[in-house]
Amino acid sequence: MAPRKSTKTPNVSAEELTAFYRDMLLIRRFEEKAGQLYGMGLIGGFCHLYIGQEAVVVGLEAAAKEGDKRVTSYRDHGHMLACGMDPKGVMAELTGREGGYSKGKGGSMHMFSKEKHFYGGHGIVAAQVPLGAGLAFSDKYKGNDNVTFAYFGDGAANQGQVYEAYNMAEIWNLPVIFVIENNQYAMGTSTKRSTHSPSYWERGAAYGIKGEEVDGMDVLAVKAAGQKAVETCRAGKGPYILEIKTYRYRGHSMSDPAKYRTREEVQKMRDERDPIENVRSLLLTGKHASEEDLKAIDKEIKEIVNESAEFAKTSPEPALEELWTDIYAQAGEA
Ligand SMILES: Cc1ncc(C[n+]2csc(CCOP(=O)(O)OP(=O)(O)O)c2C)c(N)n1
Ligand SMILES: [Mg+2]
Repeated sequence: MAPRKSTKTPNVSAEELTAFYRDMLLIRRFEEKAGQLYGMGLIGGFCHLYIGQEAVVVGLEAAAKEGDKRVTSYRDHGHMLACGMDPKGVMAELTGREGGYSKGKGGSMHMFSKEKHFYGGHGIVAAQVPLGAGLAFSDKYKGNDNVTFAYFGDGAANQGQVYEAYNMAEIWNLPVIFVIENNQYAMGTSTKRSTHSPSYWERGAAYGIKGEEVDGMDVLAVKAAGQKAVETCRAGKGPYILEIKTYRYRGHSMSDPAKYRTREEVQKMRDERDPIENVRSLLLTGKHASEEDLKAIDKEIKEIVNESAEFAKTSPEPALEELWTDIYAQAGEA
């Protein structure tokens, strides 16, 4: 059967819209569950939730193809789920168990998947940006048409290494998309207080890099911008900068007292701009899905998330001997 076309969104099929809903909901419910497990003391260390920002990664993954790479910061669970990593392995890593992606030794900020081309999970602000340029360099060197998505925040965007990476990426024409997830805050610091030039993507002009600002609460806008950036990079005309305007609903991490913004500000964003509600309403008003269809998806997601939590609680802790493994990589292994 030919895909039904949405009336409001001519370039997207009902199937794709439904997939966006499902993928964003998986991230949201997974993160809510992680928040609960953290509250129960089952997750230790830091835990940075992605709730509110789901459309960024889901929209960009819709523009990616097999072989493309991604690297990001510590706010990384959404990126892992969106590129197809197993929720069980991600949740079990959060609880520090053997079944986790880093065998329980990395935790929330340090997970990787060779299979899904996910290169972390990095706790040092902005350190992933030059790494992303390096990943793109390896693809250019090998002569394939893969691109790398290097995600970082508005706070990270003020770091010097970002601009060194920009310069080299442009000189070498690297197929890297620098994705600035501008959620308006770096821990408790508003972008209004941290820079006098709040249009981060425009800084690329100093290095000759193209870019644009994107509405990060609209998954369709993110996908469209992602496609343009990807095409530019695949055609050998990269790099590219996407500044995606988004918002995190939860604190910076689970231990954030959130005194730097009002409850009303957060509530307004949730009520008026929520990316999942936006797609839900497109599906319903366009008659691409019924309430029952969406309920069935909600149920399916709930089951996947509960299963991941169960696995994360029951998978054993890593054996003591694991302290001595995975410290050095064999040459040529990467
Ligand atoms: C080099 C370095 N400096 C400081 C920190 C502490 N720190 C962790 S997250 C963060 C804020 C980063 O904000 P942003 O880049 O906007 O990302 P977001 O948390 O909003 O996703 C800071 C200062 C760190 N981890 N690394
Ligand atoms: Mg930020």
